[in-house]
Amino acid sequence: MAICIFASSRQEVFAVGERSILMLDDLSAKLQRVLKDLRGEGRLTEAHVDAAMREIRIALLEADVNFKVVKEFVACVKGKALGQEVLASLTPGQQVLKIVRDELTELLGTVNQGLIFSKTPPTVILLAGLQGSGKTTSAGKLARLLQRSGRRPLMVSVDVYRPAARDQLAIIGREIKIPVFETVSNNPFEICQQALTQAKNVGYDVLLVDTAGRLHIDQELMDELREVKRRLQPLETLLVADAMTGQDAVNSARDFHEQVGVTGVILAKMDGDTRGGAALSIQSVTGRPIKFIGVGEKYDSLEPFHPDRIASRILGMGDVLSLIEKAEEAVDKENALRMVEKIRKDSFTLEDFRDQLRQIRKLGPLDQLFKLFPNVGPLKGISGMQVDEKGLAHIEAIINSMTPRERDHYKIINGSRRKRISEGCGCTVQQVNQLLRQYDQARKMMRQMGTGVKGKRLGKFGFPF
Ligand SMILES: Nc1nc2c(ncn2[C@@H]2O[C@H](COP(=O)(O)OP(=O)(O)OP(=O)(O)O)[C@@H](O)[C@H]2O)c(=O)[nH]1
Ligand SMILES: [Mg+2]
Repeated sequence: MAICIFASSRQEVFAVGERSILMLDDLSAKLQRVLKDLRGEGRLTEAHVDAAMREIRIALLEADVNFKVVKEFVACVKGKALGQEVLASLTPGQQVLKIVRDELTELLGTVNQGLIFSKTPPTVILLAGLQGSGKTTSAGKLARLLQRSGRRPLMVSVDVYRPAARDQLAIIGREIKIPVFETVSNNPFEICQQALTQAKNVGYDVLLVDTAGRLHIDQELMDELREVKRRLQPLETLLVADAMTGQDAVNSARDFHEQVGVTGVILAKMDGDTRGGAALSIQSVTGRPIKFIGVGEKYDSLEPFHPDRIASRILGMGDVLSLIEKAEEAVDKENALRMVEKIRKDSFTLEDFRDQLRQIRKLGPLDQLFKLFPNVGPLKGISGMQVDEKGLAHIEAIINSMTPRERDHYKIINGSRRKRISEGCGCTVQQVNQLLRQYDQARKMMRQMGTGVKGKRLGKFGFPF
């Protein structure tokens, strides 16, 4: 297994706490009750599936999930539950659980979608939303996350309507020690232009623009936003929605998206007394991913949104989840054995590396996976490691950009090849270098382990434990 990937850049690693998902506990408890009833079944009949789906429908509606989303979700799970062959090592009930988990993950957006950054800084990020949804606070939180990941953000408020709005952002800026652009101008478009010029001149690589909110979506606000967007050409237009407003958050997200076009959503106030339905509906209704969730008033309480983690947590499957993973693993076992053989023979190429990466990513969030590793020998320290999932996508892109010969013989990748590869995948030469270094280290580590595994029975993940 290609464990070297954990060494990828720590810059973009954001810790994800447990706080954010507490609000879904209610839903989780209900779903678990439903699914528990299914667990004892030897054979799955249409009547069983129907009964379970009825309960799931009620649980989701009670959690304030959009009714259309619920209808589609239930139909989809039912279709798959009845149509799919049951994996040999699962009971039919566990199989339904697996389908529910997979569909729930998809409903939530499948993978965490990070921010997009411009190759020619500054990257402009526009924050929009209804009044009081959490735009200004989120601007501060996001600026802080960006700064911690090595970027140089500048913030600006174009809210010229609420008297203290710009002061509020200035105070936040002072508190978190991130610069805020200030001007005497009272014209939103002029402020944008000046802030952009300042960012370019001083070398800030991200410009975070906090906009004015309104009580309800009105045409004036939308026209102004559209104009700000036209002038600034932001790469990201993030809608800040208040999770506590439930379906209103979903509707405002849809309206904003239809009128101005958003690239993602920050779901603020997920720590509040919310039933979580907004999170389950937004992606599906708008087609735009939730990129971050706000989980408190403090400036460090913004987290990347991880659909798979939330889905597993909602189902609270624990033991069953690991059973499902084992069943999935069995399918890949042959492949794992082939890889171990390659490691032994020291013929583990970058192509194999990429295949392994894909396999591993299928197992779910890697930092969780690493927790399963014993904290001994060459694996010492892995269990506590955090993983940069976005970095993994970069690694795959870099390897995709190589020729088959380069993947087989990485030593031929000289300076000009590195440049070509980096241009081909939109990464920097440094990132290519870093990957090759990691791969080299991994080969060494694998060789060590390879010599140790001879003759031993291989356990989970192809390791002899
Ligand atoms: N609990 C909690 N409170 C939050 C969160 N995000 C924002 N708030 C609070 O929500 C309130 C409104 O936040 P602002 O950031 O001022 O909202 P805004 O969208 O900028 O408001 P306007 O500029 O007036 O439209 C403040 O009291 C924030 O502290 C969050 O994730 N959790
Ligand atoms: Mg504000």
